[in-house]
Amino acid sequence: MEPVDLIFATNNMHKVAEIRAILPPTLQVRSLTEAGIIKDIPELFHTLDENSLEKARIIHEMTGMHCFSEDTGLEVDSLGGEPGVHSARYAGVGRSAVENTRLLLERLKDKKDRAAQFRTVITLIWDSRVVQFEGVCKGHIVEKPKGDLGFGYDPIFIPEQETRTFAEMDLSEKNRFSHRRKAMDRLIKYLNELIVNDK
Ligand code: ITT
Repeated sequence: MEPVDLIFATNNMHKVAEIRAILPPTLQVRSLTEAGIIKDIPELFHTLDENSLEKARIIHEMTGMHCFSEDTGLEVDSLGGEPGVHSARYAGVGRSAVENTRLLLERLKDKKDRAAQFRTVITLIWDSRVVQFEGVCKGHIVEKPKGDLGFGYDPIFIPEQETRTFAEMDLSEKNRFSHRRKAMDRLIKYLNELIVNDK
């Protein structure tokens, strides 16, 4: 059986590499660039669910293809859940991951409570079906960045049961328990059932 073709409505190739490493042979995914779509979708809403839905909706409207998107945020307890939905532009629009990370560490300087979680919301649009899947990874924020693998806030986040930051883990290790992995597992289970029932 030919694999099912899906568009992953993202411009972030780190996300694509992470999910590609866990895709079953039944599914084939193309990023926006790989599908020849040049589109930067602004994140205008106040929740991960809404931004995730908007990315998938716009790309589904443009292409008419099965597609999914995801929006991820780092939610820090002692900052009331910030940067959360603002994670990409925490230090300002166009600022780098290093600048976002630096600002977060600055705001946490005197805080004892360093608990945080990454949360991913995936939206799948499959014909008229619109379904969301969530994945959460709990952990804490370190005092100083460590490691140079991964992307974004990975150098400052240590997941529960670990002593290393995500940036000290290779892709397959991060994929053992990451937020994205958990949300993807739910999406893959749903799609596999859908494909079997559609046959
Ligand atoms: P797309 O919207 O094109 O998918 P993006 O990079 O804008 O890509 P998000 O809005 O979901 O993705 O990401 C919000 C921010 O959180 C962004 O700055 C990322 O670098 C960071 N981020 C997302 N997932 C992460 C992860 O697994 N590890 C570390 N940082 C992450």
